[in-house]
Amino acid sequence: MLTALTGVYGDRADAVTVAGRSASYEQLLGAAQGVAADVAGARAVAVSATPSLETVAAVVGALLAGVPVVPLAPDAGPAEREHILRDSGAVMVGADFARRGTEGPQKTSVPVSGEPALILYTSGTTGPPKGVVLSGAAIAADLDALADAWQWSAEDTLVHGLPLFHVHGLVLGVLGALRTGSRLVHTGRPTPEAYARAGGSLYFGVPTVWSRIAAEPDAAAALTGARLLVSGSAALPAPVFRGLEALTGHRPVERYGMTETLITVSGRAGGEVRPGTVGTPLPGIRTRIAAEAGAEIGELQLTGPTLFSGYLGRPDATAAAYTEDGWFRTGDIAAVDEADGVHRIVGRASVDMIKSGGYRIGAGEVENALLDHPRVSEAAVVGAPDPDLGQRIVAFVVAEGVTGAELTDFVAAHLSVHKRPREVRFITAVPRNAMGKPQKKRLLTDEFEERT
Ligand code: MLC
Ligand code: AMP
Repeated sequence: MLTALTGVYGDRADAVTVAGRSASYEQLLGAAQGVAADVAGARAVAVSATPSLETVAAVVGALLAGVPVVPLAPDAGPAEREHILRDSGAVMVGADFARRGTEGPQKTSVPVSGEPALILYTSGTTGPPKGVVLSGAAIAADLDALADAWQWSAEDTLVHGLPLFHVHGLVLGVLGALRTGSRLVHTGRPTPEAYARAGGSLYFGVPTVWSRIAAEPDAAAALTGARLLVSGSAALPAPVFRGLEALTGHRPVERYGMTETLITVSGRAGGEVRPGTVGTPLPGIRTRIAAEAGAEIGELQLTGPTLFSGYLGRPDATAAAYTEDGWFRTGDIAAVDEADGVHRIVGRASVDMIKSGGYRIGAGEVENALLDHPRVSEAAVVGAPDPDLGQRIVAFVVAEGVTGAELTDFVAAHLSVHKRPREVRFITAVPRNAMGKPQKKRLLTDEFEERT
C-alpha cells in the first residue's frame, strides 16, 4: 500500500516534512519498524494524531504490522477518548525517531488486502461517534483513482496542513503521498502564510482554508506557480473560487467524499471545472440520485471499491446505511447534469449533521454533552451559516444559573475543541411538533434571535 517507501526515493532527505521537521523514507521506515515490532499482534492501535513526523511513523508502523490504526484527535476530551479506546480495543502507541527497528528481517511493504487498515471515528446524527472500518484495498483503490484524476505523481510536492485524524489529511494527505511518492510538506497548521512559503505543486485545503487564503492576496499570489489546487470536505463557496482564480490564476478542483466512502467524485486536472460543482465519479464508482418522481435533486447514493467495510461492531448501523438493493446512502442531496454527468452537492438531508471548518459534527453528540451539565434541562444544537466556517455550531439551551462560556468550556472538557459551540443562546423551551420532535429549523429564524 505504501509503494513509494521502498522505491527510488528512499534517500531523498526531505521526502516527508511535518511542521518543519523532515525525514527520508529510510528514516521514516526505521522509526516505523520500531513501532511495528511493538504492536505486532495487537487488535488495534491508537495514535494521538498530532501534526508530527511521529504520527506518520506510528501509522506506517502499524500498517507494516498489519494492525488497524485508530487515529485520535489530540485534543479529544476524556469521554470521547475513552469511548474510542473502549469501542475499538486499541492500545496507544507512539513512534521514536531516535530508535531503529529491532533485530532480524524487517517488513518494508504492506500488501493491499481487504483486512482493516484504518478505523476512523466519525459522528452520526445521534449518539457517540462510530468507527468506520477502511480496508487497505479501499484506500489503495481511492488513491490510485485520485492519482489518475489529478495526474498526481512522484514529481509533485504535496502541501497541506490538515488534521491527521480524518480522511482528508491522513488518507489523501499522508497515505496519498506515500503511495504516489510525491514529496509531502505538512505545514503544521493550514495558515495562508505557511501555504505560501511551502512552494508546492499540489495543494489540499478545506473551504475555510481556501477562504482565508483568498482573503490574503500576497499569500494567494505565492500559489501561482503551483500545478493544482484541490478543495474538499465541504462546499467551496463560488466567491472563494473566483477569488482564488483571480489571485492565483488557478481554477480550484473540487472533490466530494465521506469517511465511509472515501473520495468518490472529483474534477479532473486539465479538465473543465465550474464553481459549485464537484466533477464526475471516479473510475469504478457508480452514483445515482434517489429523487421523488419528477424532481431533479435527491439523495446521492453510490457503490464502488472505495467503500468502507462497515461500522465497527455495529451491523445494525451498517445495514441502515445501505438501501435494500445495496447502494450506500450518503445523506447528501445532489443533482447531476444530464449533459456531462457533473455532480453538484446541494445540501444535507439532516439538520443534525453539521459541517464546520470541514469537520463533521453530529448535533446529538454535542447535545448529549450539554445535557450532562446539571443545570441544562433541554438542548438543541444546529449549524448556523457562517462566512468563514461554512457552518458554526450554535447551541440553544434551557438552563439556569450557568453562563454560555461555562457551557462551552464544559463541552470542550468532554469533546474535541472543534465540537464546542461558538454561540450559546438561552431559550425558554425547545420548539417541538405535536410528536414532541424538536423543530430545529425554527431555531434559526427571527423567532429565536438572541435575547440575552
Ligand atoms: C475554536 N476556538 C474556540 C471555539 N472553537 N474558542 C472558543 N469557543 C469556541 N467554540 C478557538 C480555537 O481553539 C483556536 O484557538 C481559535 O479559536 C481559532 O479557531 P478556528 O477559527 O476554529 O480556527 P482554526 O483553529 O484555525 O480552525 C479552522 C481550520 C479547522 C480550517 C484550520 O477547522 C480545520 O483544521 N479544519 C479541517 C477539518 C478536516 O480536515 N476535515 C476533513 C474531514 S474528512 P487557538 O488558541 O488554537 O488559536 C472529510 C472527507 C472529505 O470530510 O471529503 O475530505
Ligand atoms: P466526513 O465524513 O467528515 O468526511 O464528511 C463527509 C461529508 O462532507 C459529506 O457527506 C458531505 O456532506 C461533505 N462534503 C465533502 N466534500 C464535499 C464537497 N466537495 N462539497 C460539499 N460537501 C462535501
